[in-house]
Amino acid sequence: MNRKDFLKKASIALATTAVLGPQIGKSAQGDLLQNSVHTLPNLPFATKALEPFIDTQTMEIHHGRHHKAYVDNLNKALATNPYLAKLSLDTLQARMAQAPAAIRNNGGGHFNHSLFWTLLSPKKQKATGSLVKEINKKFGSEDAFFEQFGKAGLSVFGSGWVWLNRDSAGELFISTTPNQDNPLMNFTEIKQGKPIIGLDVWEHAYYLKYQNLRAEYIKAFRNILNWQEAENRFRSA
Ligand code: MN3
Repeated sequence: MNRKDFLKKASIALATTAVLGPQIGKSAQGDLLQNSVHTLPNLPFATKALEPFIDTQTMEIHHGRHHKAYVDNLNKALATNPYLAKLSLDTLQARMAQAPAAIRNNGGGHFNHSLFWTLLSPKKQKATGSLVKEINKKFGSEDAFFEQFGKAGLSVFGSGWVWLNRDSAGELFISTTPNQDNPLMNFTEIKQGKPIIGLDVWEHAYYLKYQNLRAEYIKAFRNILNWQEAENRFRSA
């Protein structure tokens, strides 16, 4: 093969790799990728279980289509990023400043929604435990906390999330992030902390039932918040 033919073949091979990504399961690199393919978690309750606060159709679309698309697109984007593909979903969040936009958006989307489902409860739970004590200390009362949390959620222009986090000194703070960003991500514009409670304020999370009334949706969240899970996250933060 002369040099011209060789270059031609090499560029075809490169183009094929770029389109298909590394072959899964065929090399050491492939095995790692195979082990780190992200999957859509099952909802911990039936799609109708949060009625009347979140309607069945919203839950079906939110989990089965939106969240699934984040998972599928994350896996696609990671197929050409073997280093990031090796990281756990949590660790990946803290490396996002080094990741391309497709991984930031879809990796954030997968993390945020996986967390969000666990923070929802079909049964109204009483707020008890060390987290509530700390909330009372920090914000004055549970009502005062929800008022600040709700205001922050309303202040998100466009799509995003509102969070209650614990910083590295153990202090609680409320924050918001745009799009699918979250407080674990290492961007200078994001105040970092461990998310304890997170609420999706994208329109896809509430529009079918609440239309443009985001405030009503945020108010409803208090009835379906899984305090036990939030308490567990607070204790391990
Ligand atoms: Mn969502």
